[in-house]
Amino acid sequence: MTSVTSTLILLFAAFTAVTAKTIQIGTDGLKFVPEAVEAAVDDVLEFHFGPRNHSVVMGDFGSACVPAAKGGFFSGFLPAAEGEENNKVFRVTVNDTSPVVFYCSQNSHQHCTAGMVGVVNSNNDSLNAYKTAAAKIPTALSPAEVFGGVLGPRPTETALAPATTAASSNGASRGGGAGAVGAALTVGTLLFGLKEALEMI
Ligand SMILES: *[C@@H]1O[C@H](CO)[C@@H](O)[C@H](O)[C@H]1NC(C)=O
Ligand SMILES: *[C@@H]1O[C@H](CO)[C@@H](O)[C@H](O)[C@H]1NC(C)=O
Ligand SMILES: *[C@@H]1O[C@H](CO)[C@@H](O)[C@H](O)[C@H]1NC(C)=O
Ligand SMILES: [Cu+2]
Repeated sequence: MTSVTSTLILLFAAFTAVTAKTIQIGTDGLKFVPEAVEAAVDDVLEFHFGPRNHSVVMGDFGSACVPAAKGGFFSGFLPAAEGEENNKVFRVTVNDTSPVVFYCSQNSHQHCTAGMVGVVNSNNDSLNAYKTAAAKIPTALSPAEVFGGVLGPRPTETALAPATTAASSNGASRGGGAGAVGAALTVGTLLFGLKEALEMI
């Protein structure tokens, strides 16, 4: 096998190994869309910030609207004008597959209280129990500084993705669908490129 071939194969493996799970914030009211995602170790949760001024904080299931006692993440507040999206995204690498809950810590209009929460590798019951508990918490807490993830420029292709609408049972959404189609296209293009390259060798 030539080194070009093995490089291409390594490149392809690197591209396919990590899956970005796009989570849209605030585009559809005080919600994360989807509000439930399944993710494997090394997958990346990619939070996109729509109008008006949201954050994402990892919490603990037993303690609504409070940052996780250990580890976790906080994006900071990323505002966006009506009909727009902040030009940064927050990426969190999934460390393990244990269930995670997260919330928005914006207290202007009490987003966490209003049910602006989401889960990873969890189920409806836990999500709903957290929302019920959150409804009784008037003030959400924010960690002192951004941590546990990376703020980076928003990928340009997502600017073309349609606004996300309702999430279905386990977190599939039109936004997720568009992301999946995008990913499939990328992989398709890459495969095509790989085939072309192999034919040249
Ligand atoms: C966004 O919300 C945070 C927390 O409430 C606040 O500190 C910040 O000033 C707000 N930013 C804008 C642009 O409204
Ligand atoms: C994952 O591990 C990193 C590095 O140890 C840590 O900063 C981050 O908070 C962890 N993520 C979660 C979701 O616990
Ligand atoms: C989770 O909730 C959604 C929306 O309320 C519902 O359609 C779905 O059937 C529920 N899934 C399970 C496993 O309960
Ligand atoms: Cu919010």
